Amino acid sequence: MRRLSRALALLVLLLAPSAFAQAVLTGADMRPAQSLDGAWHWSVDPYRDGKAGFHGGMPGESSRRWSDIIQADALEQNPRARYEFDMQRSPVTHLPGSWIGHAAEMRYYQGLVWYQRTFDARKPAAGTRMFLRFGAADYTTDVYLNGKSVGSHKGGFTPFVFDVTELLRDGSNQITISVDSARTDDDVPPPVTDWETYGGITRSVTLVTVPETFVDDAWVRLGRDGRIHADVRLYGHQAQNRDLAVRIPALGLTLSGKTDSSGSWTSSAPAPGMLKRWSPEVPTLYDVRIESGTDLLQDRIGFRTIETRGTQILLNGKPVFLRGISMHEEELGKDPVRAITPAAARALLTEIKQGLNGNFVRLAHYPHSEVMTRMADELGLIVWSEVPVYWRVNWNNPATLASARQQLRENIVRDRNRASIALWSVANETPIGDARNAFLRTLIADVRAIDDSRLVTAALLSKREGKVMRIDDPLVADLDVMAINTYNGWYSQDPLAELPSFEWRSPANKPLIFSEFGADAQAGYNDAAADPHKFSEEFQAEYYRQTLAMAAKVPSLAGLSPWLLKDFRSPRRQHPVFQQGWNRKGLISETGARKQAFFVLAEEYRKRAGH
Ligand code: GCB
Repeated sequence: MRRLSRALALLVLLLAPSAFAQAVLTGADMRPAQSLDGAWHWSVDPYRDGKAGFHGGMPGESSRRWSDIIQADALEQNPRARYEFDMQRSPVTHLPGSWIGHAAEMRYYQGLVWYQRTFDARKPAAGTRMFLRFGAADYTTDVYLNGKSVGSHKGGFTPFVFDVTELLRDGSNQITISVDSARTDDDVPPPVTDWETYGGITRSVTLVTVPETFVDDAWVRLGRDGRIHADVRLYGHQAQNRDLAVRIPALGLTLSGKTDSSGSWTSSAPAPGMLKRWSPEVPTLYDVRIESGTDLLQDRIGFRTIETRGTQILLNGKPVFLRGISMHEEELGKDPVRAITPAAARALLTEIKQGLNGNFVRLAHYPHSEVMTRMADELGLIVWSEVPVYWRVNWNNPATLASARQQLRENIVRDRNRASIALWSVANETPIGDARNAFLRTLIADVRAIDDSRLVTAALLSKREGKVMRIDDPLVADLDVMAINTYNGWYSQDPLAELPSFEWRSPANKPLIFSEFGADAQAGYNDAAADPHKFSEEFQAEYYRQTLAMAAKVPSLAGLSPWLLKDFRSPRRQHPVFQQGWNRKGLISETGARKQAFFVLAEEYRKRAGH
């Protein structure tokens, strides 16, 4: 009996969320860490041979190839062994960055690629843990350390960590990673999108050291009730009933207490009168320290409120019009590899903030790098953050829903401390239907459960009846902000001059954002005719003038994020003259040349900003 209850107690301990759940390491990019970015060997594996069994059979039947790849010292141990993968003699590339940049023949490659490097480390000291942390890898990732599998992850845009405390050794360590970019109809996003996949390891890989029990997740924010709230969760064997404190030294504020039996703690205090609220005009950030035992997690956090009143969006209690633009995660240049450095993020966001007089950016169509959202905090841009539930997702498959929910959670948990983020979007242009509605309602409920301090939206489609545009998607009832993508005059034959006479109708008393509108133009292609050709700068500029005139007549309009800042790679855009693999709806070219429409939007935003 005693034995049984002891076994039960052990089981309860093992299952306690703090000891058992997967760690998330929120704010890991602010922790001291060893960077594993830099030189890596890589090898393409189009038949997934390294994963397959004998004669291409099921993996695991015989893992000969797989073990060839991950055993660095195998040849030293047996010089007569036959190895066909030899990662140590494979070519070297620089990570992070998509394999599109590794070699010319990798441009349209979809499949499996192996990566390997060695690094020096020390076995973790007693009382510490070490995690391998990936900012993102697209799409299915398997990780092996010193010949052992440490875990896998699906989803191309969110961070993940593995506890490698037991596997690290003193001296040289070998890490091997397989990344498979192929997706099926059951994945999120599905295989066909209007953007480049950028397979590979696109964000930083780090080795993070923390105490055995550490601050795994901390969320500190200003509530609509005027109080500073903190939610903290510890991870580790001593996570329960443990002292912790959240300090904001510049405000003289300390919240302190003890975690509960699940390792969690929540507290709040009135916001001090001296608090300077974050806004695009004055993006004030505060140093915040979260302390527990020997652990210290530091962050830079802004405090502001965001809510709606009727058709208005209120920032810090005052109506704000979102003067925005959409963008993809793609750096400027002729051959982007989706490697977003602080300099790349600053260059793009400064073009919005200063060039366009903007205060808002839609980070489409998936979670962008944390480098980008931190830069938005710093520069003062309100952010729309999105998960890749795009076009035709398999609404009926529970595994697809699970993947969307996982990506949504990983995104929100990573970025809940970013003051810039005002809107979580759960989908883009998804066809109305019962299964889709139920799927998206689950995501909306998840957002509200994980973060009730922000607004929920989704980019929807309207219904056209002559010149009346109706917003009658049943999902509107579940959202805080309606958002519509509209392309009259580009994907329809409507003369541009008629756009202002379109009338927008919606039964809902909610704010509306035009989350997309746009027209392709090739920078430098000019057509001075009265009725300019599509793809000319003049057509795009006139399209913007007329669409903005239409927008000005929509009373519930609370913001705009036209499609989009910069031309971006899209394999489905193959017009031989104008596109050549690029979607040309950018207001700037891939190298940053401003098109005429850029100045049309900049002028509109200058007026709306009241400058
Ligand atoms: C859309 C999509 C976006 C496309 C864009 C286009 O509605 O949301 O991903 O790139 O249209 O250019 O057609």
